[in-house]
Amino acid sequence: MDQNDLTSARAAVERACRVFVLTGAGISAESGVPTFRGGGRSLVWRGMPFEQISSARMVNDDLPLVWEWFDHRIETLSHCKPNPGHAALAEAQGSGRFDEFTIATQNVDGLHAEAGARDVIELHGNARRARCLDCGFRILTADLPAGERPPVCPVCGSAMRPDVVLFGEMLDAGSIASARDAAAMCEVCLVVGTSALVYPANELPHVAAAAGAAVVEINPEDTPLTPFSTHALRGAAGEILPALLTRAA
Ligand code: BJW
Repeated sequence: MDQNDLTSARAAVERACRVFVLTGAGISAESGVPTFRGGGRSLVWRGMPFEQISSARMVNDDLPLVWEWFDHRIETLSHCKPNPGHAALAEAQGSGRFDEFTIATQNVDGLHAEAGARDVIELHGNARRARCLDCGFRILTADLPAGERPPVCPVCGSAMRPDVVLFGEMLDAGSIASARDAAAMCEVCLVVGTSALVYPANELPHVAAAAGAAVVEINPEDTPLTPFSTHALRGAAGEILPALLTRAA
């Protein structure tokens, strides 16, 4: 990593009153959560690309298979803990240094909240929750009978699905609107561990840049956002975020 770029990114953070953070799968990579893309690879499960299994179409065609995929993911998550990257964000948010410190994540793993972050905007939902296809009732998957797939809604008896946003589905309007507002108001936008390929989350750093914010990308690789970034910090989020956000005692 270029120390000059880290120093100038730190200075931008020091000056900021309002910070907006967009995270993606890369921030959880050091916790052991597989990323979807990166390093020239694309996630495959049982021979299927994730775009096929994590799609609205698959919920209609084969809901039990979608549950098998998410049960596999939830099992992986049960072994994963927040890493120093999640912790640095939660600490910065709780430090009182900033008027606003909004964290929006594309991740469905719940690790920001587990690290102590507040009011996390979960743009793509949460894999540990289920949602009724009919009445919309939500419940933690752990509170449902383990073998029942698809689970049955305890309120209306209809089938339930994972409470996540799959390809071809709309994001919750309130969540994306809150994230857009925070992006438009910030002075520094941190973009951490995302390939910046998936719409509409990938628009948020551009909203921030258009409003005059400094955009700081934290990723070992270049992404389509890199040319629009003010600072591109190359490396692992678990190392860079503490270096960027932790104040000297
Ligand atoms: C590190 C690191 C370390 C590694 N430290 N960094 C054509 C047809 C149909 C749809 C579309 C279309 N064209 C566009 C669309 C819209 C579509 C889209 O954007 N597709 C593109 C991919 C082409 N978007 C949608 O469908 C969205 N809805 C929508 O647009 O509604 C309107 C609409 C409806 C119908 C038709 C068209 C429009 C919904 C998107 C929902 C995405 N859902 C998923 C799955 C969630 C459930 C699950 O978990 O299975 O969300 S897809 C997957 O990608 C997941 C992620 O949140 C998302 C983003 O990935 P992310 O976070 O960026 O991770 P990676 O893996 O891509 O990147 C990791 C990065 O980390 C890499 O860069 C590494 O280098 C880095 N890294 N180690 C820091 N230690």
